[in-house]
Amino acid sequence: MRSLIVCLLTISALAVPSAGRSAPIQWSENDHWYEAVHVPAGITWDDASIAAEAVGGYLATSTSDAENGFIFSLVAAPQFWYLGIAPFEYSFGPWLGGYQFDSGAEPAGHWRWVTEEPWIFTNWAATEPNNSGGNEDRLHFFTNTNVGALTPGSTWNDAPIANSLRGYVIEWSGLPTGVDGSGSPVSWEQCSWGRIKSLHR
Ligand SMILES: [Ca+2]
Ligand SMILES: [Ca+2]
Repeated sequence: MRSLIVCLLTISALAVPSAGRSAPIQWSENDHWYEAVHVPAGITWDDASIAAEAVGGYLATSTSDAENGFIFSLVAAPQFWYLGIAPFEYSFGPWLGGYQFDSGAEPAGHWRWVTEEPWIFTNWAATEPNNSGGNEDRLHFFTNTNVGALTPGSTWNDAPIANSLRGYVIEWSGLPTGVDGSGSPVSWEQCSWGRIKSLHR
């Protein structure tokens, strides 16, 4: 019964998707699944992290140049970005799963991935991280090379936890709940005991 309830909840959630959700995509290099979520009204890092965990994933961790490039490819569209207001007319993109666990080594020290994978690869934008204002402890895509023109790019910035960005990327280390092996939502007909067992293996 518990599996059936899970299936019903999943189908229900898929029937009324939050704005901007799309089918998860698997990356062949590590078999993990990723989904870019567009939030037109904006979302904080904390709320994005909670939302990612609520669907069984976590905010995406860009632990290599290849993975960072793949994740960026999912959010390269202008809808995921906004241009800051003068004098900060930079391009602000979606949240990633990096955070600074304390302020003991500002601005570049004590960063961590939500998964606790080793913090080795970084892709900071020029002059970042800068802990501007003294409270920038969360990671997102950002560019500052083309001031005044929206320019999505795969470089990073440290931003305040309360910033409201236009989206985030979810990562799953296994098959996401509620989709089949191709990333398509599970249909009602697929919602059988055997199917559920394979989904939750
Ligand atoms: Ca900081
Ligand atoms: Ca910064």
